[in-house]
Order: sequence, then C-alpha cells, then structure tokens
Amino acid sequence: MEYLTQELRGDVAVIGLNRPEKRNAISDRFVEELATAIRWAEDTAKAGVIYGHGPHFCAGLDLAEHVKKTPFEGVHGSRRWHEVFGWIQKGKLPWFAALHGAVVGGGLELASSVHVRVADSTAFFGLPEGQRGIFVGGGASVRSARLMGVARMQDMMLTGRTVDADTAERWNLVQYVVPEGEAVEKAVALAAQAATNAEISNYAIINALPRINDMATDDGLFVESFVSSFTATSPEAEARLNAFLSKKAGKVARPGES
Ligand code: 1HE
Repeated sequence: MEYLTQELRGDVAVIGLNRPEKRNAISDRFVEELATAIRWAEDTAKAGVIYGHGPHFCAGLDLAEHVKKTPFEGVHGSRRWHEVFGWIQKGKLPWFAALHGAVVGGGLELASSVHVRVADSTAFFGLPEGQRGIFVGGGASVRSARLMGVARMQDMMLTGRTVDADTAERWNLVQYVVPEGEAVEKAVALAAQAATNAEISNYAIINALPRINDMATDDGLFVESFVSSFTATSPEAEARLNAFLSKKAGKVARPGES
C-alpha cells in the first residue's frame, strides 16, 4: 500500500491514512487502496479504526488531481467514494475514527461514514467546498448533514466556518473528545469493546439502525420487530442471555465503572 498502513491489534484492524506530505489528500488511487483495506479488515477483524499519519487526519479530496477531471469523471469519482464509504457505513464491521488536526472536506466525509468518532483536542472541522467552487461529493450532504443538521452544514459551507473538537461534540459530529495524542488509543479501546459484541447484533446496529432512521415511524417499528426477533433467535443470543440469567455475564456498569 502506498497511501495506507494497516495492522491488526487483537480483533481490531487499524488503518492509517499515510500521505502526510499532502495532508492525506484523497486521490483516486487512495480510494482504491481504502477499498482494498476495508475488505482486508472485514476478512481479518471484528472492528476497525481509521486514523491519519502526520499533522492532520485528512485534507479531503486531492485538489491537484480533481482540477484535471472532466465533469463526468468527477461524477464517477464521487460515486466511487459513495460506494467505498458505503462499505464502511453499512458493511460488516463497526468502524471507529481517531481524528486530529484538519478533518476537512472529504476528510469529514470519510469520518462521517464511520460509526463512532473520537477527536483529540487539536482536531478542527470544516467544509471548504464553497470556497473552492465545488460541492461536497463524498457523502456529506447525506451523512454529515444527518449528524450536525442542515443549518449548521450550510453555515460551514456558506461562511467557511470551522469548528473545534468541543463544538464538534456539541454538534454531534463526534462522540468523544480526548486530550492531544490520545485519540487512536481511545478509538482502539472502543473498537475492541465493540468487537466483543455478538456479530449479529453489531450487524443489525450497523445496517438496520440507519435504515430505520430513514423510515417513517410505522415502517421503522415494523422492521425493528423483525430485526429484533431475528437476532434473538441466534444461538449466540441464547448463550448470552442464559449466561446473564445464570449470573455468568457482567451486569450493566454505571458510567465510569469498568
Ligand atoms: C493538498 C491538499 C488537498 C493539502 N489536495 N493537495 N480540501 C481543502 O480545501 C483543504 C486544503 N488544505 C488546506 O487547507 C491545508 O493544507 C490544511 C489546513 C489541511 C493543512 O495545512 P498545512 O499548513 O499543514 O499544510 P499545507 O502546507 O497547506 O499543505 C502541504 C502540502 O499538501 C501542500 O503541497 P506542497 O506541494 O506545496 O507541499 C498542499 O498543496 C498539499 N495539500 N491539502 C491536494 N486537499 C469527494 S468531494 C470532497 C470535496 C473536498 O474534499 S473539497 C476540500 C478540499
């Protein structure tokens, strides 16, 4: 891999964006490497983490490559991002992102496709597409807008506003904020925790929940009843339920308790 590092930490696949001299800007080749790395992670791990090497998580689309594209090549490129990022959002694994420095443009789109985002105190977030004369193309109008809301995203895109990690947490762009340099460690710990869940539960959390969220109330409740019943009939569910009932499984911990 030219643009990525990959390693296995226990059950967690850890993928590092590794083009620091270009601030991890995402070219076509970069997206293809990401596609390969996601498949590798699905084959070898139970959860995944994505982080960035160098001073920033990701500066978004490779503008030097993009400027040479025809409009139709741009459409194909955007749709490939959608496809590959879709494997993260609605694939087999729970994905976690460890964010620091710039998380901008396509970098925020990549971060928005994972399930849990951990930012360290250096992270900042922006969507500079408006200033560049383009529009988001890696899923932000669907995923980032659902996280922060259309009004905040319009503010970011119209005015060039960037927000720090604490604001991003208030805006629902990230779920955790940690001190500088601690995001990877935290994301790996959370991913390792998710990896201990039943595979079928994780699959339903990843694949059913966002779809139900897009449905009308009555449709969502109907689908929920089927997903719920299907997962509960798995042998793993029976074993886990019985383990709790026979006091062999842990109780729900209070916040801060392990
Ligand atoms: C790049 C890119 C890039 C840096 N494409 N080459 N994204 C943006 O509009 C963000 C543009 N980048 C920046 O604003 C800054 O680079 C950062 C704030 C992220 C980092 O600043 P800094 O001072 O650490 O680095 P730098 O000196 O600006 O950049 C180092 C090199 O990376 C430099 O190249 P060099 O040959 O002069 O060393 C930069 O040109 C290069 N570089 N970012 C190409 N993005 C699917 S649609 C998604 C749409 C978008 O993502 S639009 C938003 C694009």
